[in-house]
Amino acid sequence: MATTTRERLISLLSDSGDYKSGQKLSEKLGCSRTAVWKHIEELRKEGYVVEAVQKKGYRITTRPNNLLPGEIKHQLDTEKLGQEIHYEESVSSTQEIAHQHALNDAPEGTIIIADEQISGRGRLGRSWHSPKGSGVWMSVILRPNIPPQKAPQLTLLAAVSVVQGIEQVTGVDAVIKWPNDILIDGKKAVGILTELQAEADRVNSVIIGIGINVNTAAFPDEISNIATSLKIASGNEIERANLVRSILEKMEKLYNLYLEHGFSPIKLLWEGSAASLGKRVRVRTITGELFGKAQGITEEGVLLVEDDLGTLHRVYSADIELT
Ligand code: BTX
Repeated sequence: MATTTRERLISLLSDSGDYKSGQKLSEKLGCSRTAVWKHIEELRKEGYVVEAVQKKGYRITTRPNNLLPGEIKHQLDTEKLGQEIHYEESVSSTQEIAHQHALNDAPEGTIIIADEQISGRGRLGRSWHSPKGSGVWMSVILRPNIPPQKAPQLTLLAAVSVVQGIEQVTGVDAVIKWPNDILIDGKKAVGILTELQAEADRVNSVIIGIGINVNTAAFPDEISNIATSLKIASGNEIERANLVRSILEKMEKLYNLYLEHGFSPIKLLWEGSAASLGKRVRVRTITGELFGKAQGITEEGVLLVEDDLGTLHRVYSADIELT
């Protein structure tokens, strides 16, 4: 999607902290000075602090902590991921909207992101608490040329990129609990839900939903013992757009690596961040329960668990608990 005048204005006013005159802005943006002024007023309403100094011009001194496309795209270093962004203030679930866009031929890398989800989805019909203004609730559309059974690999790829993004932006150590949870200090800070649009032998699109508790200060009683946020863990308020940008950049690098070299390099990175490997785990599947030691993952991203009798089980889909 082409960069809008508004996005270019944000970029110009943020660059290097220099003042830009109304005249210069109107020339660079190819619109009248009145139009520039109107855009600046809009930015102020959204929480940007735009300083205006006579004979010098304008500059942005404070950016709001929002997820508007202009904020995310500001200095976003990707070719595909996040180049098309659909932002909504409040949605039922970004996954639902992403499914519609995927059916309507949205280009690979399109993201749907919301400030709030009313009925955020977890796995297996569970819900995901997605309050307003404090988290990152986003769905990324990918279109890899792979058979459907390989799609779980992309959940693992997404988990690695989120861990890398969190570490870059907050300095906090995060670990992955197979297959899709990201834990900080033993509590869940991120959930990932991968859904598919596929035919029998090929994937049309993979929709990766990522929910991150970023600046959440407190959780509802049902999850207060198991959930944490990046702010709780780091002690700092985190700029959400910055985090999204970092994750998209990491994810694109890993995705290109995956398309070129397959899952092996991703598997190594995933194993380097996995909390569960080598540990005793309780595995709950829809058919029952199993105790054992998590031995590793296969090339397909399937978890291998050795039970106490030494039998190796392949776990495709389950909840696991570190015991
Ligand atoms: P999951 O099924 O592994 O986790 C859901 C469980 O986690 C819930 O049953 C609850 O116990 C707990 N939980 C709910 N909300 C939170 C929270 N905010 N923080 C920590 N624990 C919580 C994980 O499913 C996959 C979640 C994906 C969410 C993203 S957000 C963007 C996209 N859109 C959407 O509707 N879902 C995805």
